Amino acid sequence: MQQTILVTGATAGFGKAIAHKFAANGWKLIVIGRRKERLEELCAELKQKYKAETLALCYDIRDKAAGFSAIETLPDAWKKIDVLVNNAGLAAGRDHFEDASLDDWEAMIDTNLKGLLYTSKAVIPLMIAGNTGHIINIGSIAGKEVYEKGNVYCATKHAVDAISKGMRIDLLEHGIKVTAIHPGAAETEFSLVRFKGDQAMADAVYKGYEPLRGEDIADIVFYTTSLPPHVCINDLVVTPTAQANSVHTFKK
Ligand code: NDP
Ligand code: 8X3
Repeated sequence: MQQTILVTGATAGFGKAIAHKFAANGWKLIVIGRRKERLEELCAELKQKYKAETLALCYDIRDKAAGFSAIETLPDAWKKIDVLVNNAGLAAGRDHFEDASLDDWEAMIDTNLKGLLYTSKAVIPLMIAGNTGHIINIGSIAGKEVYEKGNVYCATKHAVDAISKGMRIDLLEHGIKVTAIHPGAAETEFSLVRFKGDQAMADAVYKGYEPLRGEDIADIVFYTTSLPPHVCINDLVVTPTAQANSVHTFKK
């Protein structure tokens, strides 16, 4: 039977690559993001390339009411969600604690944490009702080790790590798998967003080594969903070969 995946943050980076990977493998897709034109372009591309069935939900995952309403009013044919990928997220700024902006902190907490919680809380009842379910949370290497000027971004990703562990325990009785994937440096729009549109600063992050790409993460996400029902990858850290951890990257 055809399976359905819901991906938050599908308009760019990992989410977009994940959408392509699953569409290419015959899945139905619910894709979420704030940029309507990009969502429309993505759905048109997935239909044209793979004949994929898609449903676009354009909203901000920080908006609790919009999120619950979007999921509660899904058409019946889209209510059986097999895989949820909590991917949407951001780093805003890279500053010492004393210099960082409160607005940046709130954007990260509201998106990376509260947005993930709202989406999960809305989708889990559908998984339980459908007797199916696999939640994949995109954490970060920043959720394993804190680095200078990473303060609140690192805190949100440590929280994603903790929430994933908690979900795994609490959802055991429902047979819902929970996988946390923690990538290291990947060249997406992430750094452009972090540095507020400064392309030179964003490019500098990926100079001197080969970073991960969205497709690398999409392949891993897909692999975790392809295992037999009794097998769950719980926690997975993936970095470019040139990166050992949050602070040690070998740059030529
Ligand atoms: P991108 O900036 O390329 O993509 C982020 C996606 O998230 C976009 O589709 C964006 O869509 C969406 N998004 C952001 N905020 C919201 C919101 N409030 N509501 C709905 N959608 C939102 O970044 P990545 O693909 O790199 O990042 C994806 C995830 O991976 C994030 O959680 C990030 O923290 C994590 N990560 C990234 C790493 C990297 O080095 N790139 C490494 C480790 C983890 P739109 O703007 O249209 O809403
Ligand atoms: C993104 C990777 O190292 O910039 O989560 O925090 S890092």
